Amino acid sequence: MGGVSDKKISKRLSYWLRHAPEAGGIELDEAGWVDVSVLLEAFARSSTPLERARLERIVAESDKQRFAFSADGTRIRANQGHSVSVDLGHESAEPPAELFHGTVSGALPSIRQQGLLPQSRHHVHLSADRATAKNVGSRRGRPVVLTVDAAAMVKAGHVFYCSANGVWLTDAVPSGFLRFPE
Ligand code: HQG
Repeated sequence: MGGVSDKKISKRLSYWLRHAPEAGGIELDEAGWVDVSVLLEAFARSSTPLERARLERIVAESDKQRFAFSADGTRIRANQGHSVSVDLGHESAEPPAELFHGTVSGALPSIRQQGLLPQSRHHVHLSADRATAKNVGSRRGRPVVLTVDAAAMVKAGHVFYCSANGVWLTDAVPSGFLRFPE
């Protein structure tokens, strides 16, 4: 089979379904969905023909479950991480008492001042376990894991969502709810 790797397909899916649908000549609906047939046509146009079976396998094997099909299988969307405006229709949910955020030391002075901000995404992304947060941080360098007092945030009226792939999302984390490693 011709040379484009699953990883490259997955990156392009992320780019089109989270950030730049227009780059693929597709449109997402308000909840982030696009018809699978429209997506496959976009791949064909970009001279990377992609068969539905391969798409299904890439979605199923995605290490972070980045994408989901609609219940009837006709549409697909990214589970989280969008920079384009979409309403994923998350129900707010009660988080575990502590959540974790992986970052790097260079970001700490600013995080101490401003707390965690969503940057280019819609939400701050938090993990239920330290190991996952460490992996997230290590994308940028030597990871530093911050502990978030989610129970106190809930008491203070902050709202949390849990994405389909188990990432905890919230609008921002003021620094008073963060515990920094020594
Ligand atoms: C940092 C990947 C300075 C924050 C991962 C992070 C995750 C601040 C960066 C998911 C700050 C934002 C999300 C502040 C936050 N000052 N820096 N006030 N507040 N930061 O990529 O959490 O591959 O948008 O610490 O695995 O790193 O996309 O967020 O370093 O699950 O599926 O600003 O993205 O998954 O970076 O990662 P990101 P993230 P995918």
